[in-house]
Amino acid sequence: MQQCILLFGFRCFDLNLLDMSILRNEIKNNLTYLKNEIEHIFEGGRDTVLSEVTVGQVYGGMRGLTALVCNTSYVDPYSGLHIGDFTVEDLSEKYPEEIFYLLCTGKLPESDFLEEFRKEMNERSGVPQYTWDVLKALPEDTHPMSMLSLGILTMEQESVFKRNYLKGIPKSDFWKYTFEDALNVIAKLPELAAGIYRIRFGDGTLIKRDPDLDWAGNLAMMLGLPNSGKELARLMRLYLVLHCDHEGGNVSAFTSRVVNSALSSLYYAISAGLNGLAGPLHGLANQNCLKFILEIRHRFGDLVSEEEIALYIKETLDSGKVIPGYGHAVLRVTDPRFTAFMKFGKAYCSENVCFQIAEKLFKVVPDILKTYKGGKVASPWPNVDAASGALLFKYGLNQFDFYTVLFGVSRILGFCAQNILAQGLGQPIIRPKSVTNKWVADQLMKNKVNH
Ligand code: CMX
Repeated sequence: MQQCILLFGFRCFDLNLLDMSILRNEIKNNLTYLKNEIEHIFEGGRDTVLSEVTVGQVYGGMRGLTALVCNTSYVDPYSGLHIGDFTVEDLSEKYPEEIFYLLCTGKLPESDFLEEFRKEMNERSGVPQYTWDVLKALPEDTHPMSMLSLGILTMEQESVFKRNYLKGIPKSDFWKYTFEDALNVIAKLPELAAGIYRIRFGDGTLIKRDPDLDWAGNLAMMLGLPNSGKELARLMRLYLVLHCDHEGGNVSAFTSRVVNSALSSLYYAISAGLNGLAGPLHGLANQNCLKFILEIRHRFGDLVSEEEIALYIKETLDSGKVIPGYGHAVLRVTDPRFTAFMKFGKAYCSENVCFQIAEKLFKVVPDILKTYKGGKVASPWPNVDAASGALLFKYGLNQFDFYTVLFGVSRILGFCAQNILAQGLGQPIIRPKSVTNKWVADQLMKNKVNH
């Protein structure tokens, strides 16, 4: 067994191959399986054309262009997120820890995994004091997403991958060190996220983690909300399950993968992915959704009618704004993650006014978006963000700016799994070709001459 030194919860320098050995071995098996699949695919036709690119796609955010492989999850436009062989509906009662296992291995773990993972997280927990010092020194109005991204970045020099890469390690082992970094980061996330909440919105005192609680339960508890209890922990589990991954092409996952493909450590890659998630067209939409609901409530009162909501939607669109929580780049149906949140809301929050407004929006918005801009909106249906804020609000989490942090904590599971697998498969640095307007115009001219 190799030496392992604990410092602020970090294992310095070395891998301890006994830690999380079942998960580590299952990742190894998954990599072998995936490598065989790729070999078969290559034998079947390495030069087969999968997707053609139009001028419209090149100028349109590469929408619909098939140019990436991501083996953690897949989003079907009509049935939504699939992780391994499972749909959102199959997974909504699981723990986020189990989903991390699933993302990395394609399988759900055995029943004793949760206990093993809890112990591992306890050992690796402990956000360094220097991280707290940096976060506490920031201006009071710093966005919590900047704090989360920066908090991860402060710990970058602890990267086990980076230290060992500098010493020299074989490419085939890169993923093992990245896995080590992943466990170190994931263990610290509940404390880091809850600490950010308490620094930014509370009195700055940090609440100690409870070694007997699960990952999401600890995060819920350490926020220190007055009415938090088992229900908030249950909602947090669901929240952290539903946001964990959404294949490889979304802004945050793709950014994280591009950065890691340069062999920048997972810390850099996670921080970069979070910076993309912080945008209002991506992860920040969930804070905007609750803001939107509260604006409706403020203007029309608790018993707002569907007609009044329709009026508000039209006014919002007329002023050139988007309706937060509606539309999607890939999905063409109601997001099953939205459905899972609605199911939770109906079970636990049906009397809550904000939840009721979210329900009314669902009845009103799709019909309006269907005809808006001459039917240009590709999906008039709700996405994951449309209802989650209303639920968090019910449990006293009334600081909207914090919502994307919760999204980020969950999505880091996906960033980690995607980067571990990509490294294990030896995927190269990502470097697509870009061209200029002149190049495109010349290409069009050449096509005309040839026809
Ligand atoms: N409200 C108003 N207009 C919308 C709209 C909405 N909810 N969704 C799409 N549109 C508009 C677009 O702005 C675009 O108009 P222009 O061409 O005039 O700019 C047109 O419809 C076509 O866009 P699209 O092909 O349907 O959607 P995109 O793939 O370009 O964008 C998304 C997808 C999510 C950015 C967009 O639907 C949107 O802005 N939604 C609101 C913000 C939101 O909820 N984001 C969270 C998504 C989930 C996540 O990734 O985290």
